[in-house]
Amino acid sequence: MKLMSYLAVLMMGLLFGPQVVAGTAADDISILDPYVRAMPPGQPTSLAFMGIMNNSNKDHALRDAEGTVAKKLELHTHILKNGMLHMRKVEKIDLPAGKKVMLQSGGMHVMLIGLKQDLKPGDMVAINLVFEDGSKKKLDVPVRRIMMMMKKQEEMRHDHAMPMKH
Ligand SMILES: [Cu+2]
Repeated sequence: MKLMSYLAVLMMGLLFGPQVVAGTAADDISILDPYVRAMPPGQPTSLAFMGIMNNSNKDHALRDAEGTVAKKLELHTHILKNGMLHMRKVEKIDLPAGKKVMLQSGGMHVMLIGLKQDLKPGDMVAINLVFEDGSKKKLDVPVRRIMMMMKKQEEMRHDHAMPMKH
């Protein structure tokens, strides 16, 4: 009897175990309010921001971003060093289970390097997010001016000198 129930559990595990929990990272994640920063014509780079919500009870990670809007898309963060904000490429952005991670001005972002087109407010930019299991989320991201947000953030920090260096 004991052996039978053990076998039954084992069978159930084989039959349903991996398949039942095998949702992709992309399925577990929702993207909140994404936007790309509008840039004056001729600028070589821009940034994409968004909230990334992990709705599952499993940790995930953002590994890469792809798109034809620029030559290269990278995951970046800002670090404060000697009073200057520097951008740095990161290999991944952790998305803990049940948490929302913000990609926002002055923090983590998707860097668009070598823009192939001008980014005017109202334009749409296609960006694919690539997660740790290789699953992808396709986004249509609106281009927005972020002057207002920068101002708000500066007020909150009481820090009006924010030199930026790549
Ligand atoms: Cu950057």
